[in-house]
Amino acid sequence: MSASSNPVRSALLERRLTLGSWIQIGDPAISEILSSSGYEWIAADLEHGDISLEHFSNLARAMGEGGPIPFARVRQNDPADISGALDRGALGIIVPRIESAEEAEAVVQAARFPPVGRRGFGFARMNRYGRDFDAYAASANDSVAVVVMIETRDGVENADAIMAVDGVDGAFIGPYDISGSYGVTGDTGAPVVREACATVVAACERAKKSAGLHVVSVDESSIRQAIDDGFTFVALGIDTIFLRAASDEAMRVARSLQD
Ligand code: 3PY
Ligand code: MG
Repeated sequence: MSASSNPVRSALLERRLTLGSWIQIGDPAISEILSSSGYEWIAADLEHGDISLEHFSNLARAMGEGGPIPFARVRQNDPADISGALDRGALGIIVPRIESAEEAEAVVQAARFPPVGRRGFGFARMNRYGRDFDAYAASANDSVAVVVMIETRDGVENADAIMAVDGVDGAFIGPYDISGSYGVTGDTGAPVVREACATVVAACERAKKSAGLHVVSVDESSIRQAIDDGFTFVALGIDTIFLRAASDEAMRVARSLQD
């Protein structure tokens, strides 16, 4: 896909709702199956998933022309991780554990070409191995979406400063890390977690940027709550969870017929 435009980045900056999903299994068939559900973007999880940069290229390929916009949740705030994912097909990056404006600025530096940032130029999949070098070099700073994860107490406390960083398009909350950081590990609905989420949403509103949330366990009430709480960049589920839920349900039904 050419990087000349990215409707998800536009939506982030206009605070319009987009729906995405999340992949942790590095097989392109997973990407094809989820893509056919109509998500506007899909993030491949290189931090916790079983996904290398090589897998990521294939997942992005399998999203296809006109399919979801490929995002990479990279392993860490590292220039090689960020530019590696962008070179291989990401039109958006999601960078975990951002806790300060300085860290957010480092993300922008890694994601944007000079003169804005320090991303390295080279022939890669995203410029069709050099064929579209000039066009990609000219358009990538506008089309690449930069999303920082706020998922720790320090990140929440510095949310205004983080979101004020030029070139950051949105924040994304990792509910499990936030819960762990506030000492209520796994209790993603705890009042202290909800308060932290509200703080991040308010900071995004002030900065006129989008707040995102990973709705890990998907049901009607959690999707409704995410939207009502002001999140506009919403990831639904994870491939592994979709698989587990459908598999468990098949066995539940079969067992109930045996009773
Ligand atoms: C978290 O819950 O911490 C996540 O990173 C989910 O993607
Ligand atoms: Mg996390």
